[in-house]
Amino acid sequence: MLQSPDVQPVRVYIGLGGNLEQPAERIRSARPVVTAIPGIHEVAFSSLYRSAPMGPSDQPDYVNAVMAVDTILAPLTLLDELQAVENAFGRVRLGDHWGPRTLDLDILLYGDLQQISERLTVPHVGLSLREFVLYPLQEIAPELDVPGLGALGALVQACPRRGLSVIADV
Ligand code: ROI
Repeated sequence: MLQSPDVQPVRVYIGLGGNLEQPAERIRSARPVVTAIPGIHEVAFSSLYRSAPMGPSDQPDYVNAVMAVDTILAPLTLLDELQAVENAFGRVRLGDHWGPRTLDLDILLYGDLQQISERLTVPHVGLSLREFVLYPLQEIAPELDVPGLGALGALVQACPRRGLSVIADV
């Protein structure tokens, strides 16, 4: 879709995660690919974090990060672009819904938008329960207010770290 030149960019937070086939390397190499999507400008990128799996525990630890971008892309256009990157990085999901995966790119927040729909729910479902989302988000946006959920700092305080640790700077 063509955008008119006066479209205001929207601040979007994207969660990156994976636990198969060198996930840290995968996330590092996905970063410039996401940033190169036309209509996206990278604003910040968190450290990489190691996290215990949420869901079935018989799977490897995850590597997670959060990035902030400004974008003029509409929500579903952005989602299409991110899913294309996931596919380019050989997204594989083993087993059921909460099984291991090579690369997940989730739209966590799209500006102030609050919507529940089949393809895209923002704020992301379960955000307030996921230490591997909240702590990296706090690293890059400590003053953030999460639409409908309030101050990020309060959400972080209410969410145990469950062993979450920084593994590397990018
Ligand atoms: N668990 C962790 N720690 N990190 C994730 O990115 C992640 N993603 C998922 C499920 C299976 C819910 N568990 C996760 O999709």
